[in-house]
Amino acid sequence: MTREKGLYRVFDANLNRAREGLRVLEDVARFVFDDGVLAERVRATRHQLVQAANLLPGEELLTARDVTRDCGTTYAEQPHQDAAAVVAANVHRVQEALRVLEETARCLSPEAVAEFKRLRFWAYELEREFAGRAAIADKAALLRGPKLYVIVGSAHTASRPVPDVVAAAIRGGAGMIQLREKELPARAFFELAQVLRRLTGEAGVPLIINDRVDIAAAVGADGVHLGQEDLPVAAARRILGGRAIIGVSAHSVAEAVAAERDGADYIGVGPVFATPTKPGLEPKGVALLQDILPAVNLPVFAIGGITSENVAALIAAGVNRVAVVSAVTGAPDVSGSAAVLRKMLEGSN
Ligand code: TZP
Ligand code: MG
Repeated sequence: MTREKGLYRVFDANLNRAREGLRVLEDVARFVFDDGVLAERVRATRHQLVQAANLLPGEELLTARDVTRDCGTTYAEQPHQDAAAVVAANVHRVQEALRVLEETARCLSPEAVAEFKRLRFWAYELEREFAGRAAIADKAALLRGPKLYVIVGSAHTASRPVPDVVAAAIRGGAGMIQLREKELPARAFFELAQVLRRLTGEAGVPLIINDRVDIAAAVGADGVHLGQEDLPVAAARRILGGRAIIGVSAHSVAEAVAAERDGADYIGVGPVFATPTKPGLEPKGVALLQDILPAVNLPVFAIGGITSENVAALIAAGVNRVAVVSAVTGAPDVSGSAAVLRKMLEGSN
């Protein structure tokens, strides 16, 4: 009898543990991810858990509860660093508690076993879903950071190896790297992207691939940059998932607003000034950026002909993020040129 009471105590403690863990996840979904649908699904699960527990005699559970005699109430809790850590701790707590409920129910209420098992497998799914959401939350933070976006391609490095140029740009302060290869065959593009993935990954700098969603997916890049003629954002999102950073080129307020509505994570606007890197395009000037900046709620990178000589004019116009090719990757001193631009941009707000 005493042994059975002990099992009821185990069951009771783990029922509370699972309920509390689910409650934390529900509130993270609601208040951190701002996702009412996910929050509702977690809430429904909490109710299913209670229903499964009701298959056991409630009185036995209540009489078994004896918090004052619990010898395990004083263990040390680890601090959580961020929302992702809160999610990880609580999703694991729910999974573990469900496993204990399943095992104890084998003695106390065999009919509840299958239900706890089903809920445990559901909790594994939930872990993947919450991890993806936490990464998206991180993506927003990731995108708030970079002010200097360096776009590199083998045609614009003054014959230097692309990885060397990227390493130097990162040393100088590039906050995001894009690989843009307009002529390379897929295999060579892929192999170069793989090298850059390692390099940027070690440096903790996001790697974006221009145009090629397939190559971005194949090398595990952080995202893709799409022009108006490339795949739509939704199609790229279907391939790369919610965690990917998707940037879109916009040449008007309407295109910028549409990109935001379609789910882009940042916008590139230009060419601001005439540029030999992409010849034949009419420069849009600073005025277009001044129209676009208040119209969208996304990071906006000015692009096209930007150098340390003219960036001050952009900063004065309220632009604080720029994307450059030649000013960094074509410069004799790649890291020094990146550092100058970065310093000027850091001075902006
Ligand atoms: N898109 C608009 S302008 C441009 C691209 C890719 C080229 C920018 O290169 P640079 O050398 O910084 O002017
Ligand atoms: Mg393109």
